[in-house]
Amino acid sequence: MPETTRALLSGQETAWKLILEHPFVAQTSAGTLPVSAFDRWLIEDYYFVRSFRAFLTDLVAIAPDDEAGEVLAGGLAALDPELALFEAAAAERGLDLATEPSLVNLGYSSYIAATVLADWSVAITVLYAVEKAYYDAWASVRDTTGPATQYAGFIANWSSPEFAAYVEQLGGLVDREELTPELTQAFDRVVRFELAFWDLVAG
Ligand code: MP5
Repeated sequence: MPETTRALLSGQETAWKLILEHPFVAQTSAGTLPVSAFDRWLIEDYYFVRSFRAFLTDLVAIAPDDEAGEVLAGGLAALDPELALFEAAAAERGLDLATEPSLVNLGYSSYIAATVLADWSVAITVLYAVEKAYYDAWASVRDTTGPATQYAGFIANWSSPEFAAYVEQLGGLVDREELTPELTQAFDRVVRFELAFWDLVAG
């Protein structure tokens, strides 16, 4: 069903625009993001990525075939250098990564983890939505920011050609699935959580 991702995205056009225009994203692009907002994001997102890694590990175990398993294994491997990026930045900034996460973050991470127990089609849709939301946001930052920004490592992490290819491959896996109300609901939930997450760290 090559139209599945297209239908999911076109059903969320307004909210997607809100993600791309979010003050956190816009201020990162403009170089005006308050240090405290970046620090808050770093701590919250570190927790998110750690629990996301556990989700991805569980998802690899239920991958329906080798093609899907290989795509997910590639995504999983990329999380080690990504977490190292967070740890180096936190050490530099004197931040405690063990800080208790917000309820929005706990809710988002727990929702994602629970989808593996639901079924493959929902979980792969969630994975695609999470990664696509970050790719689009950080690619928009990349397109408007000079290379000298202090956030270059993070921008590159989610806007590189390799990451773009990964998101495309995930889209390909979602497009093997038929669009169901469950997939539409899961996609909608991720979009709402993404917006709440940006609100949380920007505010
Ligand atoms: C991602 C993220 C991307 N790190 N944080 C949020 C709130 N949404 C999406 O996931 P990953 O695993 O870092 O590529």
